[in-house]
Amino acid sequence: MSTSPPAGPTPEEMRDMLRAMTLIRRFEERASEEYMAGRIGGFLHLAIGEEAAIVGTVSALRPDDPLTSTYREHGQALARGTDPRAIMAELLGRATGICGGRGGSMHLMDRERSFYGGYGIVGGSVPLALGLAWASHYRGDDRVSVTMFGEGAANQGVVSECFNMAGLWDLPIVFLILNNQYGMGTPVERAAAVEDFYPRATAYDIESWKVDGMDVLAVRAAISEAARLAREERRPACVELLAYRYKGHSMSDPDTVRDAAEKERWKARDPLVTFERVLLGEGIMDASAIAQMQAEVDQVVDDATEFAKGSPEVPVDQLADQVYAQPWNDDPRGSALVNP
Ligand SMILES: Cc1ncc(C[n+]2csc(CCOP(=O)(O)OP(=O)(O)O)c2C)c(N)n1
Repeated sequence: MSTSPPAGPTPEEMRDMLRAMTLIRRFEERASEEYMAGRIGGFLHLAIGEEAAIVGTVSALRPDDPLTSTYREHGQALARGTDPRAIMAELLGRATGICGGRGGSMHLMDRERSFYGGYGIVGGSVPLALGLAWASHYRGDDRVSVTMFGEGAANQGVVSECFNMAGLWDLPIVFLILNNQYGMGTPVERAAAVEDFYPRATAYDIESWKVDGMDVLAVRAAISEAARLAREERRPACVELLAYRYKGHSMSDPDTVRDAAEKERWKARDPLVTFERVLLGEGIMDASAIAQMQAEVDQVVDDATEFAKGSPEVPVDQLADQVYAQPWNDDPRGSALVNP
């Protein structure tokens, strides 16, 4: 691990980080209620428990650094500053959603904020991030491409191909392996020959290390250093974040496989509670300021949900707009590509 010390966050940045983590937690709790009420179709993957990994990462980047994620990506969009109304509306499939209601929970994308999306294909967003890094390299700009993916995705062959190309061409990319220790219900020790993932990048001459993904300041420090390597020294980097998701794989997973005592052990290290203690201890916020911030966040989530529920659905005859080549033929025996 590099020894150069990254700049610590200012008190104002620390308040913003706690607010962002709180917003992600409360937004996702509300999304889960909306799903149970039958207002969200398709899948819904929650990242509750992973807020430090998300906010620590985004807070260490420049707003124009391209970011890609997986299907568990509401938090990245929120941390990047996408309007919570547009995210909740997307989850509910409404026309006012960030992708016009066509993408849903797994496919949030906000190009204006350099958030290049959530993807349903495990490992699929890693080569896209590599392409974005190549674009920066080719244009000679100083943006750093960052891709967050799970330890399950790290077993996909395409990730090794990306490590190789990044190492070979010195691309400005940070590979971020969010190791929450389970791929669906499969524990990491049953899926990976070696349980540490960061050494895989080392094999491709990529500097890499592992940090506590439940500690937002540790994550921010690690990603700051990784981004500095990529931005200033034009070298790729890889960081493995050890974390835990509190919920099952998706809302349709009853989460009966994981041990209850194990879940409680990780919840005892809750990233929000831990970081609140830091802010209280350092006198950056007092208990009433935290309570006020939480109440404001709840209002933002209420407002986003009301907005989404009151928004129009996508008219059926426009459902395929910007999804398929036009004219779209909905005859199951025909194809838009071959029909005149
Ligand atoms: C190519 C591909 N294979 C399988 C799946 C089914 N699938 C969806 S999520 C998942 C587990 C991925 O685990 P991990 O990468 O650790 O991320 P996590 O869900 O834990 O955040 C699998 C196997 C898929 N979506 N895409």
